[in-house]
Parts: sequence; structure tokens; C-alpha cells
Amino acid sequence: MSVSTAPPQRPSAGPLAGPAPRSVRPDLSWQASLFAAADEPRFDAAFAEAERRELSSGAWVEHTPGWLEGADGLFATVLELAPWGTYTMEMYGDRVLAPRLTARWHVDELPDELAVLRDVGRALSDRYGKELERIGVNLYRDGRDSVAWHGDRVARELPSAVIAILSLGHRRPLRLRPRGGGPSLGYGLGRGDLFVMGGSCQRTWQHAVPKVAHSQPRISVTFRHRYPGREDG
Ligand SMILES: O=C(O)CCC(=O)C(=O)O
Repeated sequence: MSVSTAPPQRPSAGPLAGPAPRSVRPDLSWQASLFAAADEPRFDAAFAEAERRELSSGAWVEHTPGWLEGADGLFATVLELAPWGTYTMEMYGDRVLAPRLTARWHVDELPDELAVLRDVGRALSDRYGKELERIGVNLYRDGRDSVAWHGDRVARELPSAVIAILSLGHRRPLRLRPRGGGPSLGYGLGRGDLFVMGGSCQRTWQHAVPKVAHSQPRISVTFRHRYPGREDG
């Protein structure tokens, strides 16, 4: 999958293949009832519950269920403040809108209301030995939103990389499979779960968030490091 980013825009009825584009302003009608918990977000800086799994070819993943408490309040704040946009990707020779909304920040540009993400980035950087300073957020509005099998574009050119995902909102499966083929494995990522991919994972494995029949909204917050010589990676 090759992906190019575009500034936030309202999709027009252009010559895009695939399902009709949907608005980039998320429908907030479900927000109040589902995600209005007022708890301050707190996380476990000791990573006491982290479960690490070595995969083949020097790849590894680490899952910490319920790592961040107060995930619902954080979900609502990210939903409200992120400058949500769309991007297009090439599929079967056509350019199609990606079936999810995204936004990005550098850790120093975060709004004050999201200062906890700066603290999370610092804790992750300390633990994993990389400056995880680039933050991306992905909104899966319902079960039709997804991300297809991929390894992160630039990270897959590197011998090793770390990508951390903080999951907010509804539980969705994240699947992994070896790039050369073989059985896949899956993790259900629920509210406040932390999932980290490391080593050669972006190069030798692929991951996906598949479509599901029914889902309430989910946001994933990704933390990435800068890649040497690449501003865009
Ligand atoms: O949403 C997720 O959990 C996965 C995100 C992802 O794979 C990506 O943004 O490249």
C-alpha cells in the first residue's frame, strides 16, 4: 500500500473509486454518552504489566492491557481537538480515500489539553530508548473504517524501529503476519491498551486493523521516532 498525505479537506465527489467519501468532521453525536468519563488520564510509568512476545526475524511486540486509566476522557479530548483530515492511497491502480481519519502533531505542538500525551511520549522514549516525538492519531468511526496490511513506510527500510500505539475507545483487533507469509496472530486492543512493535517488525512483519461488522468509534494514538535523513517518514 503506498500512502500520500493531504491537508485536512472535505472530500469532494471527485473521480475516486470505492465507497462514497464521508465527511472529515467526525459525527460527535455519540461522544457525550459513550466517552464523557471525567477521570484524569494516568498511566503506569513502570510498565509493570507489559507482556512481551518475540516474533520471527528479530521482530517483537509488547502489549500492556489497560496501561492508561481515564482513556474515555482522553478519547473525547483527542476527538475534539485533532485537526482531522483524510489522505488518499493507491489501490488496484486507483486513488481512493483511506477509510479512516488522521491527524499528526510533533510532541512540542500538542495543545495544552493533551499534555498527557507529552508525558506518555517521554515515558515511552525512556523505556524504548528512542525519541518518540511524532504523534499520529487515527479515528476509526465505525466497523467500516480500517487500515490494510502494511509495514510503516520508512521504518521498514531501517534495521529496527519502534512504534507505540495507545488505543482509546472501542476494542478493535490488530492483526500481524510475517511479510513472507505464514499464520497471522491477533490482539484485541481495548481502552487504554498500549501496543508496541519493535525490532524488525515494520520490515519483516505486517500489521492491519481489519474491518468488522459492528464497532463503536476507536482512536489509536501512535508514537514514532524521527528516521535518520527523512523528514517525512
Ligand atoms: O490503529 C492502529 O492500531 C494501527 C495504526 C497503524 O498501523 C498505522 O497508523 O500505521
